[in-house]
Parts: sequence; structure tokens; C-alpha cells
Amino acid sequence: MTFSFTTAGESHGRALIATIEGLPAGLCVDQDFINRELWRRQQGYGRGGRMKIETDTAQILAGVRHGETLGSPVAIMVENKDFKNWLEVMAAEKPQHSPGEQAERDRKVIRPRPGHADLVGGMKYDRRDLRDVLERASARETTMRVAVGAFAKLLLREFGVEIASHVIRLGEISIEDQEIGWERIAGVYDDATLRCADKAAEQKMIERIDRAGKEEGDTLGGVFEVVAKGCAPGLGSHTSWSAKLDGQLAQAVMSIHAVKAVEIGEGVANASKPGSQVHDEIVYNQDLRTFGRTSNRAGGLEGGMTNGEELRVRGYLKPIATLRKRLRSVNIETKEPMDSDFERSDVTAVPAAGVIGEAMVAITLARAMREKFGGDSMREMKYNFEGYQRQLLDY
Ligand code: EPS
Repeated sequence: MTFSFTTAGESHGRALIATIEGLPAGLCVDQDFINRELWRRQQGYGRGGRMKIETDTAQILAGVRHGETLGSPVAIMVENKDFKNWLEVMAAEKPQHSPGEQAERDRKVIRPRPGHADLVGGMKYDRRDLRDVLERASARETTMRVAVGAFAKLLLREFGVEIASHVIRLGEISIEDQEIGWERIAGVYDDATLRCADKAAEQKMIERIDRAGKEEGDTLGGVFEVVAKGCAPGLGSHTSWSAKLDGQLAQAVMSIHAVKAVEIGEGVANASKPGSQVHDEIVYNQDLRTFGRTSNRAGGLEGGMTNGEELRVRGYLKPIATLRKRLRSVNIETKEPMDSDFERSDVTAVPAAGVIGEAMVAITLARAMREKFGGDSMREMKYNFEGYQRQLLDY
């Protein structure tokens, strides 16, 4: 069975839900680790008031017993603490009040925000209160991706794969040294500020966020990089467009809210260099009987497959679409020009997006691992993995 997941839940609804299928039986489930991952997603300088309300905690409802997966679907729930403030607005029941009074009570949204799903979502789903769109379009949904990603990370760890991320740009401020090694990235894993390994750049990023948030009423985008260390060569495949792991990673990372470009390795810079300065030369270690590369500009992927080098994927975020400095919009009821709606918002969420990026990379790699090594139990999957390791040593 392939590894897959679904999420449900509105930003201010009762709870967020995820179900995961395709995990092998016997995977040890460390709930502290899952909750730590959820905590990491909530951190980051520039987050808004909502994060002070929520303390995201996963409740495992099914598929796990006595600390191990059963091979059955896993169901997870995170309750929205803020729901108590939205009981009437987000009630599943039909409201009792007159339409006009109800609109007021529902905090009806009729002035779509440019850059958000509001307008086109309203048109497509024929919703006249744009809250029906924005509640699900909200990046709150990514809570569950991180919960699922934590399971994926626990699985990958059993096979020696570790994943971390760091912020490499915020607004126009970039880190100085573009080649940050694994140790430094892993060193900021639990950093609550910006998870930036370059502290001088981080200070400038903090000042930039202060200026955008406090003085300008504006929002900022940026770039995160996810690194996965220890992937076996040969995950993904060159044989078909849909099997190419770089394509799958691009889709997974692009699906994160506000991500508008995905880069593998040094993909963008490589496009303007000659081949001799791009392709990573091949070497062989006689003692370890392994192939390697003298550099890693490809970001650990060749021909749509992992090549055994560190996997490096970058996500580029546009600035958040909810900003205090209002942009021009149109009232969808009267069709008159009006400024867009403003709800409480973050100034930036690039560090959080990095954690979500880790989750999406972990999920994509876990799926590739399940496809390649199969098995109904952890023991069977490990036997299959070890057989492949032996095959590689004989190559
Ligand atoms: C979001 C708006 C803000 C963010 C939210 C994403 O929420 P609220 O409207 O409740 O202030 O804080 O992010 C989260 C709640 C989260 O958990 O990441 C949006 O419109 O996308």
C-alpha cells in the first residue's frame, strides 16, 4: 500500500484532523517528538497573535497501540483552542438569526484580499461569504502536514535519514555564505527566532520584520532550504514523468501556502553557468565501496532519483496576503471599489514554512521508501532495505 494522507479542518473550526495510510506495523511512535515538531511550526519572529492562543498538541485517535503503529490507518487530531471564540461563527448547525443579523454575527467577509484564495474560491464554490473559502485556505491546515510529517520523519530515521531546514532569505535580506553545511543547519533545528544559521543576517532580518510589521503595516516573503541527509541512492525513478522524485518534491513543496517557486540544489544559479561548472564529478571510495560526488550542485538528485548526496530543496515564499496596509479590492455584494479586508495576521511565516517544507519533504521521501522497500511490518521493510544495501555494495 502506498503512503498517503488527507487533512480536514477549518482555521477557526473545532479541530484539525489527518489520516495516514500505508505506514508499516511496528513503527515506534514518539508523541513528544510529534508535539515538538508542532511546536517548531508555531515559532518564528514575525508571527501574529494567533500563535499565542494555540499550543498545538496531537491526539492520536486510531492506528497506534502501546506506542507502535498497527499497520491500520492512523488518525490524528489537533484541537483549535481559538474555537471557543468562534463557536457561533463556525458552528456546523444552521443559524437561528435573520440574514442581516447573521452576517454581522458571522463576521462576514465580502472584500477579497489580493493574492489570497478569497475571490476565486468564492466564485468557484459559489460562496457569498468569503469566510467559507478563507477558513480552509488558511495556512493553519499545515499543522496537520507537520503532524503527518513527524510520522514520516520517525519512519525515515529508522533508515538513517535526518531532515532539517533553515531560513536563507527574509524579504531582501539573504545569508552571507550560501553553502551552509548540515551541522550548522541541524544546530538551529529548535531555534525559536528565525532558524537562520547566519546570526548577523538574522539580526538584520529581525529589524526588517519590525519595520514591516510595526511601521509599514506590510508583510514579507523569503526563502527556506530543506536538507535531507542519509537518503539511499535510487529513491524515485527516471522511467516515467510521474515517478521522478524531483517532480514530486516540487509539487509537495509548492503546495505549501505562499510558496511560488521551488528550487532543487543550485538549480537557479546552474541555469546560467556552463555544464563544466555545474555537474558534480563522480568518485569512488574503494574502502567503503561507495560512489560519491566532489560537489553537490544538483542537490542530491539526478535523473529524478536520489544519488546518495544530501538532498537540498528550497521554497520561495511570496509575502503573506493579509496586510494591515490595505490594497485595492472590490466589495463582492455592491461591486464597488473598496479596500481589502484585514484579519489579524502574521508579518512573515518563512521559518514556519521551513518546518512545513521539512514535513512535505519527509512525506515525499517516506512515500518513495514505502514504494521501494514495501513490507507490512518494520521488520519486513528493514530486511528489504538491507537487501538493497547489499546489492549496492556489489555493484
Ligand atoms: C492565517 C492567518 C492567521 C495565521 C494563520 C494563517 O490566523 P488568524 O486568522 O487566526 O489570526 O496565524 O496561521 C495559523 C493559525 C497557523 O497555525 O499557522 C491565514 O490566513 O492563512
